[in-house]
Amino acid sequence: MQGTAIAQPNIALIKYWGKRDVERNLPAVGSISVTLRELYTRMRVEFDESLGADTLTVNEAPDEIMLPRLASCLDEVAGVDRPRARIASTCNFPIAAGLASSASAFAAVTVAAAEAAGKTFDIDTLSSLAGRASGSAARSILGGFVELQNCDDAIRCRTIKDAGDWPLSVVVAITEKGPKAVGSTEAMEISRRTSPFYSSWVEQQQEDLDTARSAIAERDFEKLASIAEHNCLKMHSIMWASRPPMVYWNAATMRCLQTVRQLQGEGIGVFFTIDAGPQVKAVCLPEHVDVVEASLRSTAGVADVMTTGLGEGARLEEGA
Ligand code: 2P0
Repeated sequence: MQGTAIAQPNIALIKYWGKRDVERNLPAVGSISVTLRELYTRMRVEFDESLGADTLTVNEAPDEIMLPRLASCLDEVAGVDRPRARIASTCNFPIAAGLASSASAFAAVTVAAAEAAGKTFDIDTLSSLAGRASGSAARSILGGFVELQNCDDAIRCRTIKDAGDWPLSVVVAITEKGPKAVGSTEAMEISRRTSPFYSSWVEQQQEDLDTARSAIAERDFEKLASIAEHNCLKMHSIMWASRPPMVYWNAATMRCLQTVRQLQGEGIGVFFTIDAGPQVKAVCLPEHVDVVEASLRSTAGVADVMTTGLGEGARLEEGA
């Protein structure tokens, strides 16, 4: 009655922003991401008939904040009549700070809970279950370059290129380690309700997805860089124009963008993307990773830098 799984966060190059069905947590748009290798969440789920309530530890400390969402995810996977569970999460990067910790957490807990419940699901079911808990988690079920397709009544995730077939690097510049002020779920709803740019975002997304998909198929770095930066800045423009406005960036975020622009001017293969937080993710060609890492590390206001390659999807941990 137990299972342990590990999952990596993913970084969207073509972003998910907005929901078409809040109840079922279905996104308004498709998205494309890369699953990372070095950052991880490990989740152990143990169902125990003798427990009176679900419990959660995060990095060995009791945690109440994530528990309700994780408990609902267990209900979806194992059924509402499941035994109560002991959930233990370990994570090697800052949580709820715009580093996609919910993606890796919900992908890992879905796979771990299925094992603990003795259930075998196909990839589409695992993605749907993880995505119901957190939209971006659906993509962390798979590795490499992943496209989340918004189908009529569901979502479907596919690896469109394996990590080994285009081994890009990602340098994450952490400019603020604390949790963000407004969670993504709430921020997406404020955007949908109030931003004058929201409807054109939804309308244009298919074109951005098509461009990124072909750039990835052709391994055309310049083309991917251009569409990913455009899509990222469009997403933040929606938020800036919302009421109340939502600005996740800080001064160091902006300085990191300037660093990336400077590197691009020197012929370095790098582009930026930013999620619902102040961290900057610089995607680069592996031969340029050292200079990108050094430049971001020496950018004023950068607290830490994490460098990673692209990795695999969520999986059960061997021997656990
Ligand atoms: C993404 N983000 O595509 C986008 C870009 C943040 C910015 O998916 O409400 O935590 O749980 O479905 O998955 C973050 O949103 O949102 C996110 P919910 P989630 O990665």
